[in-house]
Amino acid sequence: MDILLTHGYFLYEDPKELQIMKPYPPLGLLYICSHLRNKGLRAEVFDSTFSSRKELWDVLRKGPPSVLGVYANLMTRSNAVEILRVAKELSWQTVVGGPEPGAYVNEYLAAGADVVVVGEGELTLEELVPALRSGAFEGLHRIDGIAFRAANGSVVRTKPREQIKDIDAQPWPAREAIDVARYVDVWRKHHGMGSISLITARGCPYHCRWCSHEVFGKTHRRRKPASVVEELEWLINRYQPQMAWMADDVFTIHHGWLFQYAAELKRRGLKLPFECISRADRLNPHVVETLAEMGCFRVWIGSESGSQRILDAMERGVSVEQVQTSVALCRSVGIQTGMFLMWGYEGEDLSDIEATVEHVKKSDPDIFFTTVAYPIKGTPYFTEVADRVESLKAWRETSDREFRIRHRHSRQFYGFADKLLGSEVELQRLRNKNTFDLSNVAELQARIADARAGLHKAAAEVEA
Ligand code: B12
Ligand code: SF4
Repeated sequence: MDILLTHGYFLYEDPKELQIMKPYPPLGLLYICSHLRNKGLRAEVFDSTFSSRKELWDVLRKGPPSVLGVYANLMTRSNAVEILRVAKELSWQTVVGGPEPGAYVNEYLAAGADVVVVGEGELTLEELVPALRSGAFEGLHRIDGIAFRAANGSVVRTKPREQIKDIDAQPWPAREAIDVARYVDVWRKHHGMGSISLITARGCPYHCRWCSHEVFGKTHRRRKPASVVEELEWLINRYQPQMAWMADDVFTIHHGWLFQYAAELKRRGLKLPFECISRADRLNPHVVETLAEMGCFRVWIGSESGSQRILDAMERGVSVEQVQTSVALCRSVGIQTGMFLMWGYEGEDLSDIEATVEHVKKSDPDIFFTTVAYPIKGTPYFTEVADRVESLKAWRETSDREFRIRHRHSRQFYGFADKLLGSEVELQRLRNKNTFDLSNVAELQARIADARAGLHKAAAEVEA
């Protein structure tokens, strides 16, 4: 074997993920695997999702040691670091890539990576793996898109790797390298519908200040509609899923493409229910009708805040009204909406939180999730708050979410914001349905009063 690819996501170790049970295969690793195999390299994937550290250690121990490529993001950092350490102890050469390592080159090199790959992995590994396998380390500085430690201990960063121009020319992800059917089965067992994932594009040209563009920059490269339909048809025949997830950043970004894709699906008589993410400003009556015709049953919208002032501070490029209109548009064609909301962005005060509550009540999406803003290194938002960010543990033990930002409100404050939002929306839904059970109403009103009082009290206690 020339390279073993793995990631540090162990589903069975995560009680929260076990409750959700909506795993998807690691597409980035599978894209790399198919590319390297096409180039004649012997690439394998150890899929950690349904496995354990022990099984991975056994594989590494059994060897023979070769090159280990580890995917890392901000949530899997501590696992990735542990994998790198164990692999080094067992004499593997180690490479790390994915959306996080490019922002923490020195830390990953110190943690046991021989090479950090920045950006897309396919072309870089095609050159890097043979160099590492043959021991031609002196050639590393000629390989674009990497960072490594030179013999004198200094960190060398090579030129940025050019992005793949024609993503249609790339092979599909090497799904046969792992047990994708197991993912589909888990979905079927826990949610009644087996689900598969695929991507139709790489990169997003928008510039929301908290969003990471580490891998694809601000480019946007699309696959041809016919090629995506072909992959979908193959997936349907191979795995018999009941639904798909289009795992693009913004599936609806290019309307011309979307209409061609819809026409191609129709031409081939394919209709698999699916969910996707859209920006509110990329939805209009024609688009939502087309989505519904194609089988889309849920659109996820990054709504983030009900305060235009905060949306503008985020450089979101969307108005609160656009979000409300797009939820209503989806509803009108029978598509559910899921809304992502973010508390605690810079400058948010109590009036912005109240505006968000009003906005969700008015929009009435089918589902909504909140998170407290977390700065991802490499983003403008991170730079803005960097001098106030304090990690709660050592870098290698934490994710970017285990931190505090001085002068920001406490976790308890955002807990009250969640309670207020949840109760207000529930009460509004009762009103909308006109089904007033007075004891329910009284209970909700008490919760709302309690949440609002807690919020005001906690507002006085910003993080020191
Ligand atoms: C789909 C997705 C998910 C799915 C994951 C399902 C899955 N297993 O694929 C779900 C919804 C579960 C998810 C969850 C989260 N996600 Co997410 N997700 C995405 C998304 C939209 C697409 C991922 C994808 O398939 N990309 C396509 C492939 C081709 O790209 P890729 O994976 O980056 O791989 C390329 C390179 O990174 C590199 N590479 C990858 N692996 C390796 C390995 C080696 C050795 C090398 C050398 C190179 C290399 O080469 C690959 C091919 O070019 C990305 C954004 C994006 N467009 O990538 C965010 C993204 C990866 N997610 C992100 C975040 C923050 C999260 C969460 C933390 C969110 C949360 N609030 O909980 C969680 C973390 C979950 C976890 N435990 O890992 C961030 C990561 C930022 C960071 N610095 O780490 C991203 C980049 C979004 C963003 N723009 O901010 N996510
Ligand atoms: S949040 Fe969405 S729309 Fe904004 S830059 Fe990131 S991927 Fe693009």
